[in-house]
Amino acid sequence: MHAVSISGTGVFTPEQTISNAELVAAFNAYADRQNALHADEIERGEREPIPQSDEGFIVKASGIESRYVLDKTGTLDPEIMHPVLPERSDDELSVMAEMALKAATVALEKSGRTAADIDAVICAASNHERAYPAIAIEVQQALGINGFAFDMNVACSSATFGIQAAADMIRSGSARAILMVNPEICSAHLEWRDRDCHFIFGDVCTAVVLERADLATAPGRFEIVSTRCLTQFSNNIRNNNGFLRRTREGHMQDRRDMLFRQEGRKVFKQVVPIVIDLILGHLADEDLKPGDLERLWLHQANKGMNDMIGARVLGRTPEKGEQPNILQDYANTSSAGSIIAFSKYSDDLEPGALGVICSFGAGYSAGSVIVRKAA
Ligand code: CO8
Repeated sequence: MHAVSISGTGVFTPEQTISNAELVAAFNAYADRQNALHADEIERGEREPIPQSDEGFIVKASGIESRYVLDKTGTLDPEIMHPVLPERSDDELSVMAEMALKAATVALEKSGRTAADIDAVICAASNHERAYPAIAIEVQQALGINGFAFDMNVACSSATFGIQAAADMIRSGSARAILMVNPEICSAHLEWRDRDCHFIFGDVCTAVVLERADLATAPGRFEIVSTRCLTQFSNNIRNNNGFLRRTREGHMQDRRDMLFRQEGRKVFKQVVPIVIDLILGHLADEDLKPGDLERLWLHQANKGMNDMIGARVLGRTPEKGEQPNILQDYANTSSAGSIIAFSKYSDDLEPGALGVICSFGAGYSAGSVIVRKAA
């Protein structure tokens, strides 16, 4: 069995941002218009008015201050309230493949690898813009990579599950090096007209190059000590998009059932203990103690969740920088969140330093990857 390195990471960040102030102004304008339109029904008690959103609530409940998106104009237009992206022909690069190429180029450069060194591509994301052909195969072709490629989806845990899948293939010898990409167009799966969730998500793409440790040469690379994945079925985060919508009366007209929905409070309460047990159990299996860890790169959904997980795993309040958050700037970017944190906050660690990349989300699903900075 071969040891495995994470040799390089890349992040593609869209140019456009939406601040909480812009978001709330657009939502409240939409709510005012809807309430005026339905004033008679509201007056007669036949319809509830849409309540206003609030910047203070958003920051307090989630820690999110801003998010990057592919298109803010449609999203902030009270008459549209979703991103508007130009249609592409089948011969043009898909949106996800385009994002993936930008992140992959950076990851390949950092790892000191070219397409010729890569044997496989995995596109691991929470939503794929089409069923087939796989986005990963499109990325493979665009980069000129030989071998094979496939898509996989484990919602917010797609990247850590992708790391485990890639690491297992490299360990066993079916590939020397694998490129994993996580293009997340969360803005297109978010109901921007629902104040309970309109602030949660943003768009981004991350990429990770994994390879046989004995072949890796990139400075700043990490070795994978081991990986753990777990799943436990829950309906508390759900998206019913899919071809069966056509078969159900009225479902093509109502876009709500094809978008993200959740019971946020239940998710918070149920997922936090799952994650704490996963990380502590994983460390114990490796004869490691929480005190051996120098960094936690957690999934970026909610600051309160991360504060709680960090404190319970380490047995104390994490020091500044020990558990870096990026969600204040990026919001929840699903599978990409923990990889953005890892990519941006790992260069400063000394050789031998240990850390955990951990994701959690819909499924439920949770993944833990223990890494050690290489000498
Ligand atoms: N402004 C003002 N008030 C609001 C707003 C708002 N924007 N939103 C809700 N409120 C109100 C509620 O209506 C409620 O009012 P009332 O008490 O009168 O009923 C009150 O505020 C409190 O609401 P909540 O109980 O919902 O508030 P919480 O404190 O629980 O915070 C959170 C809500 C932030 C959603 C929190 O519960 C949370 O973060 N939970 C964890 C959720 C999580 O991590 N989910 C992971 C999902 S991501 C994932 O798995 C990947 C899915 C795939 C990606 C999909 C891409 C789109």
